[in-house]
Amino acid sequence: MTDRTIFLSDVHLGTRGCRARLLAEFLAKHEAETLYLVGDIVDGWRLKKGWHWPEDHNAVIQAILEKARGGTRVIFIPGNHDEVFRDYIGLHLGGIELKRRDSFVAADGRRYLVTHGDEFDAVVANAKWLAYLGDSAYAALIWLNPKINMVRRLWSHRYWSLSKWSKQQVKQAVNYICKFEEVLALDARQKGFDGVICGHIHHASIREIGGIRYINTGDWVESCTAVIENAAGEMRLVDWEARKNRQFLLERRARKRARIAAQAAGVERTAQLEQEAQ
Ligand SMILES: [Mn+2]
Repeated sequence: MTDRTIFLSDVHLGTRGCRARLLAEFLAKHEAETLYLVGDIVDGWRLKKGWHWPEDHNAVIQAILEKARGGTRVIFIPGNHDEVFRDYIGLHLGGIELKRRDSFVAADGRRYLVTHGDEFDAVVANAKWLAYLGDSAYAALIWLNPKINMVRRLWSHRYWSLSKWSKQQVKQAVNYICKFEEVLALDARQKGFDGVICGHIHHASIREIGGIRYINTGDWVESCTAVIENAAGEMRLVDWEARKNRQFLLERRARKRARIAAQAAGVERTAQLEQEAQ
């Protein structure tokens, strides 16, 4: 099934926190006429400090290039972490169009402003929360997260995100996300759009703000989310990690059931043998 458009952002390839394997899987299972990369796909700041580029990260790049070769229109809107690409706005690189921002018309006729969103950092007042993005405390949290999850997986089998949790705490303190959403919706309205599609704050959302449709694609670090537009212009948020978790739990339950059934069959067989021996 081919959808009309896939939007994703904040992949942060080149960092340890990037959930590249899950994204490669997501890309292999989803086709669309157009793929929007809404910024922070490659993390240039981190790459300068230390090279972290495992095979999974290549697989994501390959999957994107393959889509472009296969006829998917791929539009890349660089963010603040991959702003080096902003020098190439207007060019086509490997079949990928580079744009600073875009005007996107959905199948239902709605006009959306597509932008990464970092240009509003200065506008959003009291942006203390933002200090956590791209600084060393944030990098430490991201580095620590897989280690904590390894321990957690041993006893609960569930994935838990330290930085997701800590950011939720910080969010309560400064209410940054809410302000970001309002500022972007207001800007889209002032520019005459029906909605805005952005990323940057790693907080996926589809909601109405003052008659403006606000869509944030989320990220592939703390969560694994993307927004998909179907042929009718309907937008849906896909939480790939949650879907995988559900699948994992279902499979575990099925294995457990099979084990119990096998045990029961074994008990029955033993009883049968005993009966035959008598
Ligand atoms: Mn960003």
